[in-house]
Amino acid sequence: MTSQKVDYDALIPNNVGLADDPKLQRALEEWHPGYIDWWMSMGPDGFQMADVYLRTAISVENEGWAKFDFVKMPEYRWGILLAPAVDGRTIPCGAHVGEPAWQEVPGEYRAMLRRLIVIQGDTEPASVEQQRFLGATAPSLYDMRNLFQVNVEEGRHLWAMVYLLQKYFGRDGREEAHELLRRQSGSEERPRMLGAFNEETPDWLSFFMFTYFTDRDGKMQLEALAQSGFDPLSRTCRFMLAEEAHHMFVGYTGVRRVVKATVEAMVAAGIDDPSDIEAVRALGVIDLPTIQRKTNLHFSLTLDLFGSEESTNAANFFNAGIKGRYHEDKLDDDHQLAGDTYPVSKLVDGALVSVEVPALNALNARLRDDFIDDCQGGVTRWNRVIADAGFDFAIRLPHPAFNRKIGEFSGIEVSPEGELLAQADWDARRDEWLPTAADRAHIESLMQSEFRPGEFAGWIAPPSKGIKGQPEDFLYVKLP
Ligand code: BYC
Ligand code: FE
Ligand code: FE
Repeated sequence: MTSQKVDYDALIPNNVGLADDPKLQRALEEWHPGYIDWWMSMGPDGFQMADVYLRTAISVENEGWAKFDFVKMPEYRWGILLAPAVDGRTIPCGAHVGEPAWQEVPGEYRAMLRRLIVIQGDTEPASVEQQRFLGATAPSLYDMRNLFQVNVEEGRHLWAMVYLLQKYFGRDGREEAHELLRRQSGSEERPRMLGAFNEETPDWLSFFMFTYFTDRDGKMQLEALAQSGFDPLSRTCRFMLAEEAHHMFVGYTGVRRVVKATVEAMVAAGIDDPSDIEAVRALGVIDLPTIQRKTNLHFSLTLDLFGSEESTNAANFFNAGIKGRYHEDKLDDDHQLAGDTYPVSKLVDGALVSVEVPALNALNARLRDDFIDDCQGGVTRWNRVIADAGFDFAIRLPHPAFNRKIGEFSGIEVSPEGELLAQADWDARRDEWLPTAADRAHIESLMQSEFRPGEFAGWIAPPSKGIKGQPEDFLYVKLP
């Protein structure tokens, strides 16, 4: 017998002609064992032999992209899927606006493009690493399933970037693909590239905040890269965005369910004052001021991911046509921005004021502003749950200058309301605004697993409906 031909199309769902691309097959074959090693050692801790009710994307058609079945995570079929090509697509912005989109890497922008793809790729496994210990304290099998769904899809997002590196960037692309498996979230020697991806995700409220805020940075950045003149990147990102929506759903509904459990417990116990933290905590739920502090933390960490408000890198990406603005193709201007300005909040003579700066340099600020708008919707709906229960309390997004480590505000201290503070005042009030050791200890005390089907830990309300219409007591994860 001749050697068995591997059936790539069955093993790796794809619409990139993998079966007929021996070069790409060889690169992937070399990378794949390292990926599985990484998944087993740095992916979800435990539960690898559990049967999890997961959706797998097997094609980009409407019916194909979300097949639900019980799967052991290491056997998940991570695929390589691009959104359909758009006929006659052109470069949407910058010096080459209106020219046909590139199907190959434009030589002059190769290094820039590779860097963007590597940074995007680096965040995906980082988030899996950050979340790896959460399975053991899942508040329900429904939540455990959602965690693992997010994890396998972030794994697939890594594949998506590795595909681009291997297919379009030759030897250095293959080297970068290996490096993506070697850096580690939180490592001293080889940290992940961006700040927020080296932070811990120690508890489930952090997980929900992360998927609400930080996965939303994923959405905004993917939207901007979906506008790339490099068409394979654009198509990859467009497909990833479909999965991203679920991650943000997990975050939005997760926080909402936490808020709901809290206010319901307060009503039942006859507690009127949300700031009576001790009384609320005694009910085994998370008090609203702590939820506000967690919001402050995750929102500000995520704002840092947009880079400096003013950035020549961002101007270069845009001019080159390799990264656009949010909804670039729907904006009505010349898409070159040569003489345009954009208002950016800056520190001038000891005060925060809005200053018009060249629009090209303000693209990070602009995407960040679009992000803030996008964040507000869910927060407003969380607040409706609080108001409907009769409490005078609202979760607020802090001022963009609050708790920043990157960019215009990295050297100053600002209250959540935007008031500039002397260092001593900040130090004195920090614990009002960011999670304290006591907050963390309380949350940690609640992180007890609940693995009985249809049961939920007391600090979180059940979801309003099951995944794919499944009943409340559905066995989403079959533990071995
Ligand atoms: N931490 O001009 P600057 C996701 C670096 S999330 C550390 O200010 P630029 C996901 C920067 O690299 C989306 N370093 O910013 C979510 C530069 O270094 P070099 C991820 C930082 O370059 C949840 C220097 O500072 N995708 O997908 O305009 C779960 C000066 O840079 C940070 C992307 O980010 C930081 N926070 O913009 C799973 C898209 N910020 O070049 C997944 C690709 C900046 O001087 N990346 N630096 O060595 C980009 O578009 C840009 O690289 C950034 C930064 C927007 C990140
Ligand atoms: Fe992702
Ligand atoms: Fe995500």
